[in-house]
Amino acid sequence: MTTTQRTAFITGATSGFGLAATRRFVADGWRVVATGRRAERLQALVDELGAAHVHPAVFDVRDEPAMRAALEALPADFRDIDLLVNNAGLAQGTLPAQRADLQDWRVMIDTNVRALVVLTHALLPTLIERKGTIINVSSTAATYPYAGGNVYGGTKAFVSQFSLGLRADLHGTGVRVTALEPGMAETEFTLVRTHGDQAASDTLYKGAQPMTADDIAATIHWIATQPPHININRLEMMPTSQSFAGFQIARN
Ligand code: NDP
Ligand code: 8X3
Repeated sequence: MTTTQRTAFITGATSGFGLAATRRFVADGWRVVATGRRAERLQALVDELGAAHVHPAVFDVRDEPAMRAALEALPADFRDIDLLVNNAGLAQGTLPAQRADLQDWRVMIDTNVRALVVLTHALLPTLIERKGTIINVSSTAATYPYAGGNVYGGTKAFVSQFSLGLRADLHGTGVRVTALEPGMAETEFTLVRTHGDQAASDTLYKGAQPMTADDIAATIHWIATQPPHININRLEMMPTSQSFAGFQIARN
């Protein structure tokens, strides 16, 4: 348990990595601003962890005025943000580009890229003042392309490269920036990606021993609690059961 109370702002705290990270940081004595669209899940977190430790901020990250209103409405105890975890995000669809739904692409770009950039820009003055930390949740999909990964991989490549660029710009400010690049982890990610196909989600993870949300939360916590003179630039992690595939060849 740390003695000095710090504040984290964790997006996408209603499920998966963000939910597990909220629990992890509160257990370590942090205050957490927990965000997401599903108000009832955020309220359940407050009920579980206590209003002194969790502030629920209900907004769609794609809705810039709602995001700014939520920042304006932060209670005094939750305004001094030391850590921004840009975690809210999603994949939509697994179809090849030529058959993909353009609306799925818009949703991924607006959520994974545009919203992340807007929120980061809004919180930079506070993070600089507090010599804080930014952890951007990217993906192995940022580096390794796969069929059907098209725009999702593109958005995560942006997240990883933006993180490195932020780090370059913030040089000398004391602000640390990390791109965390996980591979397969069992959360609601595949359910969301398949627009609610529970069987597809179960099939993907079955027998594979994927990483868990708690595994990723522990890593986010580890990154954030390194001594101030250490910056984890990027961290890629996979379950042992997952590795790299070869190139594909189309034959006549
Ligand atoms: P989940 O689907 O379990 O959680 C996603 C979270 O993002 C939810 O809390 C959801 O909240 C929030 N979110 C999504 N869209 C919006 C939106 N428009 N506005 C506000 N919040 C939103 O997935 P994971 O925990 O797995 O995913 C977290 C991050 O990790 C994502 O960025 C994902 O791309 C990334 N990732 C996931 C991997 C995996 O294998 N699971 C691997 C690598 C990276 P709500 O719906 O309540 O708004
Ligand atoms: C999620 C991991 O492999 O489904 O970012 O793209 S993967």
